[in-house]
This record gives sequence, C-alpha cells and structure tokens, in this order.
Amino acid sequence: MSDLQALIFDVDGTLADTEANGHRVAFNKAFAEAGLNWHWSVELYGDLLAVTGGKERIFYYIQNYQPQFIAPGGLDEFIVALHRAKNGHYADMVAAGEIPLRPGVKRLLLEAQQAGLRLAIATTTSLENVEALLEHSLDPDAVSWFEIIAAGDVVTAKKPAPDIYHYTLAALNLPAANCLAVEDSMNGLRSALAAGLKTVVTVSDYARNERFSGATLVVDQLGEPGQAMTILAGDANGAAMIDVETLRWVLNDEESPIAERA
Ligand code: XBP
Ligand code: MG
Repeated sequence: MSDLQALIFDVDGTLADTEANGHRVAFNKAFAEAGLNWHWSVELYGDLLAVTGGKERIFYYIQNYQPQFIAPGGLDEFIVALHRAKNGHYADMVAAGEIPLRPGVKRLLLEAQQAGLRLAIATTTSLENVEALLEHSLDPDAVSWFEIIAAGDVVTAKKPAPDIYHYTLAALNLPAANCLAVEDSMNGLRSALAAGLKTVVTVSDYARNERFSGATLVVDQLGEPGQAMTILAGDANGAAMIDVETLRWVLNDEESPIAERA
C-alpha cells in the first residue's frame, strides 16, 4: 500500500483553461504590437499546442508558417522579447480576472492542505505566469501553498520529456510511488508517466480528442458539490468528485492503466 504524500499539479489546462482565451490572445496582442501580421486562430493554436513552451511554439511557428521571416537583430533575442511581451499581456489578463480556475481546483487544493498533503507544481509555462494565476485566480497567498513550483526554463527539455517531474520529485525528496500527478493533456501525461507517476487527467478543452493511454483515471473536471464529474476512463470508486480520499484510493488502485481508447 502506497502512502499518498504529495500532489503535483500541471497549470495550463489543469488549474484553468488558460490557452484559447488566455495565452493565445496574449500571443496575438504581442504580435500586433510588434507590427507582425501573424494571427493564431483558435484552430491553429490547437495544432501549435503540440509544441510545449511559448518560446518553442513561436520558433516552431516561424519555421513552419513564416519561413521567409527574418528577425531583426537575431532570432533568439527576437523570440525572447516577443515572448516576454506576450507574458506581460497574459499577466494583465489574469490580473483583470479573465482566467477563472476550473471547477473543483480550489476545493481540492484546500482539502489537500487540510489533509497534510504536500503540494507542488510542474509546468511548462513561465514562473511569472504561474504566480499571476495563483495570486489572482486562486488566493493572494496561494503561491505559498505550494512547496515547489517547477516552471518554464528550470529544465531544458520541456514536456513531454519527464525532466520537470524528475526535478519536482527530487525537490520534494519523494519517490514517485508516494505522489500523484494531475494533468490535462497528452503531453503532460506522457511527461508524468515517464517520471513513473500515476496520473489523474482532468481533460481540458483542447485535449478533448486525445487518448490518455497510461493514465490511471480520466475525468471531465474535478467536480464540485452539486456538479459531479464525469468519469471518461478508469475507476474513481464511485466518487462524484476528486477528493483526497478518492486520490488515496486511486494511488492504490490495482487495475492496470487505461489502455488506448478507441
Ligand atoms: C503549457 C504550455 C505553455 C503555455 C504558455 O503546457 O505549453 O507553453 O501554452 O506558457 P503544460 P509560456 O500545461 O503541459 O505545461 O508562454 O509561458 O511558455
Ligand atoms: Mg497542461
């Protein structure tokens, strides 16, 4: 029997639906401000999400969609500046309360704290984006709720590589067997699984059609009292929402991981 000691959360798509109405809009604002006629539609952005990390995404976009583009003053510096501007717009949107948390997130985090579980974040997004979201959408003190916030360039190989989860586990000084990851996308799930973590997937908008093979449990959202989650794959022992008791049960569920869905 494994003792659940820590929960490790992804941010984008997991804590909040940050992509279509958040990061995407902020990227487009930064493009316009830089005098670029680039526009990432909701559909195109869904394709671009295959590349994790904002700077990496811009680089991929230039290579594949704007191959003639010549960056003034060097490509790396240009991308870094463009990405910084985008994060500024994103922070403004978060501060304006435009990015609410997904159902059940605050409830679960409070309950986990009360139960004495340790909390950590393992994310591809930049640290300033995480802090803005926690402060404005969760609680002014929410940054301190998390013992470890592993974010952005703290590792070079971003998700789906396992590096960010390895980093987080090392910082927590815990084996994967005593932790659960909470993710929303296939890239995030791959990263957590490759670090040996059992993973609960709370599927985000853009990840609706992904196949979460290897996950332990897949739900449409974490659930609230009066707003039961729908179980998409796996077993939650009859629970209507993801709570600490359910997560303890999930960690010790002997069933094999979810096979690829049709
Ligand atoms: C999230 C991402 C991030 C955000 C933007 O992936 O890929 O790049 O889209 O954040 P995950 P930055 O949820 O799997 O961590 O622009 O700060 O990189
Ligand atoms: Mg995510």
